[in-house]
Amino acid sequence: MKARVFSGVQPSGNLHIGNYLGALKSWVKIQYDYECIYCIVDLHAITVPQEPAELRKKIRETAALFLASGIDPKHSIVMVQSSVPEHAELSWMLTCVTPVGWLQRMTQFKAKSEAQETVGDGLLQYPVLMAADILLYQAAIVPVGDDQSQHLELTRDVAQRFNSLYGETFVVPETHLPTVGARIMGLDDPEAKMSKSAPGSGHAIALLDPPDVIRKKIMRATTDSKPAVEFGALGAGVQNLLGIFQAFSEWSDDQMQSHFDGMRYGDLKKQVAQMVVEKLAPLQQRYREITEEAGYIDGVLAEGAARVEPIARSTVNLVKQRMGLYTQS
Ligand code: ATP
Ligand code: LTN
Repeated sequence: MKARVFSGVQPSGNLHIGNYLGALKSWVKIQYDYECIYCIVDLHAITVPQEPAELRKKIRETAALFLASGIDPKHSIVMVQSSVPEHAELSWMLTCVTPVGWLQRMTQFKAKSEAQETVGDGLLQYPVLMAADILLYQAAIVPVGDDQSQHLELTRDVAQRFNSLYGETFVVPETHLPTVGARIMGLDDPEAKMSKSAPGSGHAIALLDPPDVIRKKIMRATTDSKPAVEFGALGAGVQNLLGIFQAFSEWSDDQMQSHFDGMRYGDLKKQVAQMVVEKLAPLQQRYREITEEAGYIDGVLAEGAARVEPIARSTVNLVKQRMGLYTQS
């Protein structure tokens, strides 16, 4: 039997090239080697305020972008978190074995709670729900971008703690990071991770941005005061642009260096923009085709939920038994 893979994206804004290079691209690559479940994690999105009509739209848009990126729904499972109630059910059970200090230490919790006027309890529980997503399916591998490494460590800790308290129950998952593109930085601020929810029109390249917008954003990207690329002394902005090019092109380090060393920043930017435009064109074309067919996305999501439901139920039943919760005999 193939090992299981689980990963998710929040439908919390416009998916960007960081989401693609950090997560979706790996998902597509490994989908025929494993049994893959790819999830739109809407329960995670509501840990910060969302506009209901917008969220409803973004869930379908995110699903369509998974498929447009190359996820094959005949093979991989694509589903929405809130359509399988066992995610929330298992999350509660895991909350009860998770020390609150583990959650207060999470850097994402610290950063996101600073930005909120009132911090909902969900923001603190966020990583427990993420652990539940993964452990519910006994996933062995979780492909994510670098910013999720700390949450994955917490998932492993929760699984190990549960196993030692109640006996072997959960597979302890491994994190799978891409070698290039695991952390794409903001174009306007190369010290900050590119993020869906960051403000500023020059921050992120959305997967559905038209070519002229992509070119404009890249031409305006922050670099440094040097005129040309100098390998060995790369500033963060230039390094980020080179990283974007390399992740899309899959060129080797040697190829990158011999092609770009000494190139003026203006030319570098033109070439990066061209690469991004070319690589996103087929994805954008597929997106248009997918969304033209009324009801197609809802059908894929309904089938996905139906396919995972028995796995989710059987894990929750096992956990209930292990913990001594009521089960009908
Ligand atoms: P938000 O800003 O709403 O928190 P986000 O842009 O960080 O969203 P997520 O939905 O949290 O996106 O992440 C989905 C996937 O994309 C995760 O696997 C995450 O690690 C990856 N990812 C997010 N941002 C980047 C980035 N800048 N570089 C590489 N991978 C990223
Ligand atoms: N927290 C993740 C999204 C996420 C996820 C998961 C990723 C929720 N559940 C399970 C992998 C596995 C993020 O990218 N912000």
